[in-house]
Amino acid sequence: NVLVEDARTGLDVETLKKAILNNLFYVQGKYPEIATRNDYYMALAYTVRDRLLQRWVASVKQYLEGKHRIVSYLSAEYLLGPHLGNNLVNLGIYKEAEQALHEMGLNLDWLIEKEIEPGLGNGGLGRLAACYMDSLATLEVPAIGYGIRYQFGIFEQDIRDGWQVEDTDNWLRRGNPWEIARREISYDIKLGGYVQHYMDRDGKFRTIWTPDLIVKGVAYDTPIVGYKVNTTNTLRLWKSEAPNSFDFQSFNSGDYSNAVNQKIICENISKVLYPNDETRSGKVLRLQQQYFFVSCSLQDMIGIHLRQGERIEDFQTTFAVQLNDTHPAVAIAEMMRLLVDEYDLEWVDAWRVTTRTFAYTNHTLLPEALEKWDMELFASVLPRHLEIIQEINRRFLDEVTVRVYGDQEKISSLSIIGEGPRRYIKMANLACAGSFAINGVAALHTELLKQTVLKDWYALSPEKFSNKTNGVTPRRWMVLSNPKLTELISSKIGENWIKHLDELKNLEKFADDPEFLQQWMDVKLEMKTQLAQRIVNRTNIKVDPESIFDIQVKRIHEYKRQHLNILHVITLYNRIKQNPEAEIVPRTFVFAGKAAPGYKQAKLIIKLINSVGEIVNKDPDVKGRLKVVFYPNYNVTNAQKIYPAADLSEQISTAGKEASGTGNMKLSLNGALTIGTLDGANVEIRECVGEENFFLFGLTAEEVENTKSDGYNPFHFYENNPNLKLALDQISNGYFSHLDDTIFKDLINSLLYDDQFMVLADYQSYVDCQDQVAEAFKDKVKWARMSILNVARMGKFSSDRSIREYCDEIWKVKSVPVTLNG
Ligand code: 26M
Repeated sequence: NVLVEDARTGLDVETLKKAILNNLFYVQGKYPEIATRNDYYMALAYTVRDRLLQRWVASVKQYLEGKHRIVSYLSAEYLLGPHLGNNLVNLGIYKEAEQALHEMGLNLDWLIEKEIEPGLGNGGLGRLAACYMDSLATLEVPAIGYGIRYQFGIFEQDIRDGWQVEDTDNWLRRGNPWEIARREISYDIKLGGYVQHYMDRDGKFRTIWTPDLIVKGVAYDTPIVGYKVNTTNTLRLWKSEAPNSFDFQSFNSGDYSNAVNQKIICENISKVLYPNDETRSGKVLRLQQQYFFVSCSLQDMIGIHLRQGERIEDFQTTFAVQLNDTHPAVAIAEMMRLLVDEYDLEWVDAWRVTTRTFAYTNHTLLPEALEKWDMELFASVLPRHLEIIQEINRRFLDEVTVRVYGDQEKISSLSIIGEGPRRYIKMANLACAGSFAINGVAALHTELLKQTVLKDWYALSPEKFSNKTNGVTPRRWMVLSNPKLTELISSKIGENWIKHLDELKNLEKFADDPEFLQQWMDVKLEMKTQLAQRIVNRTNIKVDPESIFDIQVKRIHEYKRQHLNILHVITLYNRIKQNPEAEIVPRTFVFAGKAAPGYKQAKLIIKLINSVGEIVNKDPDVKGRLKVVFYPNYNVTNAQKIYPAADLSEQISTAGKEASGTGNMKLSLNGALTIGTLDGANVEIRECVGEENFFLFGLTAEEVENTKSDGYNPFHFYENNPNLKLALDQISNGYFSHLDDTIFKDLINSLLYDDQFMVLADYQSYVDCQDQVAEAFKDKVKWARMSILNVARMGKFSSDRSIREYCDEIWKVKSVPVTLNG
């Protein structure tokens, strides 16, 4: 009611209307007749923000009053996606906002589409951090996420002539109503220079680090509200700037252009997100970014801890710090530096605090993706940290040598410093040595970690290891992205499942209800029709909503095997060419995903998908039964539109290579059935949904390793499988590339003579499995029944379950409900 509810806190339709008009006037300086859609977006965003602020302030107050352990999530990436819709869902006012705007002659969807998403991550790892922030708030757990406020997020992808071209992501160009700059919260960060040691008058050893550059980190805070709770946590991202004193110094010495240069160097540190690729090591700026955000974050946490009146030695009672992969692992050395050099702790006392504070999550088994820093490069950026790492390593190896009976191989595998033509720092080893807990992100991944890359660490400290299977937030990935399915589910089992995803189980008893089956199929068809419209708008390709929507959306990588998928497309196409009357169940193949700009083979795969699409889509013999779509610029915004329309989810990585996958969970929760290998979380998805509802193919991780050690010869599969041979020959002969037989040479050669990722070995098994998919899809009702059972059994894959496990088993933190006073 307008009279009693404040215009900045009220949640009813009338108050929202009033507040939107008020913000339109006082924030945008506009009145309705001249307001643009963006003006209305901003007015609505500020209306939502006002309501967040009330809960945010209450949460911070509550945390500071009591003694609670706070989770600190350190991540170089947060792939948040657009805030507006999500905040409306979590505040429980989506319907009310829709109604308010409707009464003002506006449409909420239009405004939601105005938001430019913050793409501050590459893919799975960054999106996981965003889902975890949602679940921490929803579970009412005190938490801070720390990261970098990149001015440019992941590049935007466009497709020209079938090739990927990159453009910068200037996501802040229209301002950001979701953050608050906290100029008063800033820290000076040293970089480069040299270190001196001396003994002071009291006979104590002292260390002075004289940097050659100081940058300032300024906090930018974004509120993260939980679903239908008051808890609103903080995502604190650091922006780099020149310290205030800087221009001053240079101005006084009259060196104006040097002052400007120094300012630019400082600002560069948080300028751009690095896309994952092989050339990322050896980048000084990347190491500077990692250290910059880690040091700001640790100084911030220590400040919070000490202001609570606590002793520095008890730091771990205030914070549990999670390292999201090794990107923030330099935190272990920085914590030691702060404790020993700045707070005068003895080494052993500092080490005790450090090793009770940090826990480390590994996200990849790919050896080329494990972070290593050349020692000279490291010393040039962090001279003091190199000394500290050497000291950590010396003490650690001293201890280890006894335990492994001097086994040199084990010692060098556990060493934080690698030897070779050049010495280097192994960040995973630093993370393991300095953490009290180490986890993988799916059951299979954790087992493989223990047996392969972290084998010697597991032998040394098995008690540190555990599995925490990934999960995704049902708020963004179901309620927000698929409101029709959400409503249908809730009409049968109520709304509790949104916070207790296991309750989806209750859908099972409706799997044979004809009316429910029909409604289920209607929703899917409607979502497919909507996606078909977007596809035609974006790519000019017309697709049939009645066809199987066969979807592979994720970063483009050889281990994810988008090229295996395209070999299947070519195989179906060839069946039609060989017999135009052949029975083919109509399919729409949707691909989307970015290739790292420096990753040649991945870019070639994109070109191949588009080339095959060009031929298949226009061939009259196909009669529209097959369509191949590459949907450009895959990001959170586009993902939300694609998942709800999927019939079939492609999770076809080489077994043992995909740590977990999370797109597999999102697609399945939206009713898609999975075709997949026994890789990552697929294994657990299949266990949950039942093998009869999962299309399994391919070698197991163990078989992959055995095949390789027995001397795998991909050429053998090429020679002995006529359909495979034809498909590969067509690609190399230029059948799909206007007779240009040079374009795909590198791709074909790598498949024929190396095939690291076993594409040819798994080809026939994949095609056979796809034939079973087509057969199953012919019975629409049976398919719908499988789809319902599949969703009903996916409750495990909520990020709420993952976060509960982290809280109980690693962080030992409890929830702290937040109350609003007044
Ligand atoms: C390496 C070389 C070339 C291109 C990319 C890489 C590369 C691969 C993996 C770099 C980093 C990688 O790991 C980080 C990552 O994003 N891992 C993903 O984390 C998700 C969340 O846990 C998992 O679901 C994914 O399976 C995993 O790949």
